[in-house]
Amino acid sequence: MSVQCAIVLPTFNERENLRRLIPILLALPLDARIIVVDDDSPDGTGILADEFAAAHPSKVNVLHRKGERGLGSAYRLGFQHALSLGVGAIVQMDSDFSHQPEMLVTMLEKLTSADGVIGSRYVPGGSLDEKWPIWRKGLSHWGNFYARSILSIRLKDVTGGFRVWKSEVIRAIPWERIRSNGYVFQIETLYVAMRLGYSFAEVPIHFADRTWGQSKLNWRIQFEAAWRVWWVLYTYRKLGPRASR
Ligand SMILES: Nc1nc2c(ncn2[C@@H]2O[C@H](COP(=O)(O)OP(=O)(O)OP(=O)(O)O)[C@@H](O)[C@H]2O)c(=O)[nH]1
Ligand SMILES: [Mg+2]
Repeated sequence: MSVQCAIVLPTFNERENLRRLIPILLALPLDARIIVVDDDSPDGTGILADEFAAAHPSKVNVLHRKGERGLGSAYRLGFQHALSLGVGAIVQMDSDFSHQPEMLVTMLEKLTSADGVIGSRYVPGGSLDEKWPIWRKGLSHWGNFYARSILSIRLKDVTGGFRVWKSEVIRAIPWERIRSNGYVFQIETLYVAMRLGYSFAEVPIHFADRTWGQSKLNWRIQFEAAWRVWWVLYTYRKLGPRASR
C-alpha cells in the first residue's frame, strides 16, 4: 500500500457525480482521506457530501464555503486542510469523472520517483475524449502548447488538474503569492513548484468529458487564461530553488 494521502475534491453542482465518485474512491486500495470543498452548490452537493462524512467520519471531511467561488481558492483551502491532517501526499482531481479514479493507484506508486505526478493527456498512451469536437481538442492542445512554450516547461501536460503532490511541495509553495483562481491555477502552481526545484513525472491518462452536470467553461475564462500565462512568467522570474533543499 502506498503513502497515506488526502484527495481534495472541489465541487460546484456535482451532486450526481459525487454520489458515484466517493464510493469508488473509498473502495480503492489506498490509505486515503477525502476532502470535499463545496461552494454552497445550489444542487445540494454540499448536503450530500455531509451525508458521506457522517457515514465515514474518519475518511471524509467537508469544507463549506459561502459567498465565495473559484477552483483555485477552493484548492488552496483544501490543501491547507490536507496539510493539517499530516498526510504524506495530496491529490487534486476534478469531481466530474473527467479524471479516472482508478489511475490514482498508479500515480501514487510513481510518487516514489518524483516530488509530484501529473496525470497527462499528452504523453504516449494519454488521450482526450473521442466525443469532443475537433475545435475543442485543438483548443486544449493549443492552450497547453502555448503555456509550455512561454514558460519553457518540458512536461507535456501543464494545464491538467489531475495531480499527486508530496505534501512537502504543497507546504513549500508560497501561497500568499499565488493569484490565479481559475484555470491558470494549474499552470501557476506547477511553475512555482518547478522553479523551487521540485521534480515531476507524468503518467498517461484518458480525459473523459463529463456525463452529468453542466460545463462551467466559457470564452471569457479562456481569454483571461491567455494573458495570465505571461503574468506568471514575469511574476516568478526571480524565484529559484530553496536554499534549504
Ligand atoms: N468549489 C468549487 N469547485 C469548482 C468551481 N468551479 C469548478 N469547480 C469544480 O472543479 C472541477 C473542474 O471544473 P469543471 O467545471 O469540470 O471544469 P472543466 O473540466 O474545465 O470543464 P467541464 O467539465 O466542461 O465543465 C469540478 O469538480 C468542478 O465541480 C468553484 O467555483 N468552486
Ligand atoms: Mg470537468
